[in-house]
Amino acid sequence: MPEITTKPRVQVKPQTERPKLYKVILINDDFTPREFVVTVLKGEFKLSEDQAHRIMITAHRRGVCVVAVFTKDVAETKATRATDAGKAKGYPLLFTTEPEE
Ligand code: TYC
Repeated sequence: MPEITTKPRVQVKPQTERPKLYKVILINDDFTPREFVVTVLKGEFKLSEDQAHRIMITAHRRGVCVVAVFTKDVAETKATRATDAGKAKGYPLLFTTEPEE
């Protein structure tokens, strides 16, 4: 019987190829109505009513809250769209992004 040699088919990728993730952060303010914040969170970040409400309340109480993490492009696009939704209504609602450690 001939010997069969097999090569492992998995390749080890260097860790540096993992894309860096960015947090989208919700900033509290004194003017944007709570329900509007919840509506924007549900629409832009596909959160349930309950998840959106918890994030809004956390930002309201602590000043800021991490909404979710994405690749850089997606995080920046979502933060801009969500901020613009507030701007369109005349609210100072603000979402920022920050790289994960
Ligand atoms: N603080 C706002 C109010 O009392 C509600 C609010 C919560 C606004 C979270 C922004 O990121 C925010 N109407």
